[in-house]
Amino acid sequence: MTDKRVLTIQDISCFGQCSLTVALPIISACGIETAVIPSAVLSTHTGGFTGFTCRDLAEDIPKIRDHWKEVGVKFDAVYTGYLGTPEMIADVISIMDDLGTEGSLNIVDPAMADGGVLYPAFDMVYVEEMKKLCAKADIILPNITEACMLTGMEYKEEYDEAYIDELLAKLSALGAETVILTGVGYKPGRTGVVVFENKEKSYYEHRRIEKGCHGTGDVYASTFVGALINGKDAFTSAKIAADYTVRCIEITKGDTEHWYGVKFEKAMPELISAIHAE
Ligand code: PXL
Repeated sequence: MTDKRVLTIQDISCFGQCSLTVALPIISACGIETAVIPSAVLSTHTGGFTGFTCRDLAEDIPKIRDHWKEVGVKFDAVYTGYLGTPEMIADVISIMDDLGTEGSLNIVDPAMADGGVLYPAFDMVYVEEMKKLCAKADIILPNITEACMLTGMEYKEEYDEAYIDELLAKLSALGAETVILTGVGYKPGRTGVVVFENKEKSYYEHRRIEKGCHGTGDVYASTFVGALINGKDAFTSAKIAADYTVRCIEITKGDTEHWYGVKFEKAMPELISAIHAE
């Protein structure tokens, strides 16, 4: 049996515990060979830092693709996160077309918005391109804000199951077979994740830790990918990712100096045990 190989495409925020500096260690810790394409290099992430530097690496993406085509490198899954500019999305789609093995999975975390607003670097042109990437995906992992941007629905902080059902239907209509909608909570102190697959909905509810932390979306999506490529089903992967993310927030929340990310490294032994449990 050949081991599975994942390619992840997202930015490197050199400091700040998000995107590639989270995805690479987490998926690797899950025992999966992980290749990367950095879409941009930033000195820090854009959530709470000012004056960050940013170098767009869009130009390199087709060159890396073409070299890998020559060498014959293929991937069992392509997982994308924060990318940077709308122009690079067509090249990311071509990588999915050209470098996937037969039956490979395209997993897209739209990673562009939270708390009702787009991240500073993005606008509606980016959202339109992201819809095309979601159409190419087998699995998408939006939060509710991203789901609203992708579907044109109104963002709500409080909602009922009918609102979530409408979001899921509209997200599915974008094209992905599986939708993992994160940050869905119906009760005070609770949140969770909805897994919508083959028109069937399942919900994993868990504790909501009040403190919102940067980078948790990336920890969540990367863990989901690590579990899924290990052969877990979508619901089990969603659950493992939720439990690990909660644990990371719990470990971090008491340290006021550590506001920029979560201490995901400290909980890695627990993640590895969860991946190896039946
Ligand atoms: O965690 C998402 C993310 C990734 N990369 C960059 C970001 C953010 C969120 O703000 O700014 C550069």
